[in-house]
Amino acid sequence: MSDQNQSEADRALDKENQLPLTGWQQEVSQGLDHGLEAADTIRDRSISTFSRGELPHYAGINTFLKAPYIEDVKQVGNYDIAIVGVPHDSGTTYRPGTRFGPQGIRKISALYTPYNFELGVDLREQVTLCDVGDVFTIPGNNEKSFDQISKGVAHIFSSGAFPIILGGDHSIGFPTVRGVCRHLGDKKVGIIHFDRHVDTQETDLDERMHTCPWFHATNIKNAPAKNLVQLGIGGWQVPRQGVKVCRERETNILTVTDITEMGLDAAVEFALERALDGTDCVYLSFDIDCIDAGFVPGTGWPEPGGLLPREALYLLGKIVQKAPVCGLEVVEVSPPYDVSDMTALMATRVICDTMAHLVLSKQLPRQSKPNYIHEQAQETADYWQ
Ligand SMILES: [Mn+2]
Repeated sequence: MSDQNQSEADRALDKENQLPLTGWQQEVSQGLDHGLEAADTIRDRSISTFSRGELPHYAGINTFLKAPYIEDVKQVGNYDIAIVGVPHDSGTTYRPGTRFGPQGIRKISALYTPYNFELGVDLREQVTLCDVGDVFTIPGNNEKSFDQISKGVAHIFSSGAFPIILGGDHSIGFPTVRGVCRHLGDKKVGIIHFDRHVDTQETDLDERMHTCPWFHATNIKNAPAKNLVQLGIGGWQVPRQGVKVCRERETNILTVTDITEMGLDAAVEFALERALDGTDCVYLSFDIDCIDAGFVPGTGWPEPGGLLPREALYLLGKIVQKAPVCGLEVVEVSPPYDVSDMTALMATRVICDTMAHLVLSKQLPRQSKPNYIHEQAQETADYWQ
C-alpha cells in the first residue's frame, strides 16, 4: 500500500516494526547484572531487584529521561546529545522559581518512554544521550552566572555533543549563545526564538535581566540581529523599549495572528529564510510562555493568547527537520507555580520532539563534527562583554 493511502496511525504501526530492540535488551541485561535478578515470585525475568534503567517510571535517579549521569564532563563528547541544567533565576523580574526548572523538567521526564508513536522514533535505539547535571550558577549575580554558563555551553558545544539546555530564566539566552559563538570561528548562527516577549532591551531594573538576552547576544559578531526570528510575540507584556530595539535592528517578528493567518508551513519557511540568510546554523531558544498561559501556568510571566501546544510543536518539528540546528534551550519553567507538572511536561515534550526530529532529519547521530564547530576558542578582548 502506498504511503498516501495510509493513515498516520497505519504508517506508525509499520514504522514501529522497523525499529530495533537492541538498546532495550542491553539495558535489561545490564540492569540484571548491576541490579541483581528479581525475587523468585517475579515471573517477568527482565525485572531486576534494584530498579535500573527505564522502569518503573516513578523509580530511579532523576536525570533527564533517565539518561546516564556524566560526572566527568570531559567525557561529554562520547555522546550524541548532552542535557545540561542551568538553575538560574536571578534574571527574573516578576515571579521567580525557574532555578527549580531543571529539577522539575527532569522529574516529569521520567514518565516518558524513549519511543514516539507517530514519529516512529525510539531514542534509546537510535541516539546516545547523557545528562551532565547543572552549571554552577551564582545566585544573586547574573554576570558571574553568565560567565559560568558560557564556559559550560562552550565546553559541550565544542565537544561535538548536541547541547540541550534546561533553564533557568531567559537571561541565560545571552550566555548560552555566547558559549556557542565562542567556537564558531568566523561562522554565524541564526537564532529562532519562541516567545510571547521580545526580550531585546539593553537593561531592565538596571541589570541584564531575562528581558534582555537578545540585545546582548546580537551584539556578538557571530549572531547578527537580522537572523533573529521571534515567533509568537504579543500581548500586554512587551516593553516598548524592546520594541524600539527590534525595529532599529530589524529583527524578524511573527505574532500568533501572523502565524495562524499565513499558516504554519509558511511561518516555518519565513523563519528558516530569515534565520539562515548568510548563517551556518540555527540556535533554538524556546520560552515555554510562547504557549497560551492556560497550558503553561508554571512560568514567570504567563500571557494569554499564545500558541497552542500542537501549533508550537508543529513549528518546532518542521524547523528542526529543515535547518542545521546547533543547540536548544527551553527556559522559563517555574515549578513552584506549576500545576500537576504540566508546564515542565510541555518542556519535556519540546525537548523530546526536537531530539526525534534531529534523528529523522539525520542530523543525529553525527557522522562527524559539523564544520561550523571551531576547535579554537574565541578569546578576543570583547568576548566576555
Ligand atoms: Mn517570555
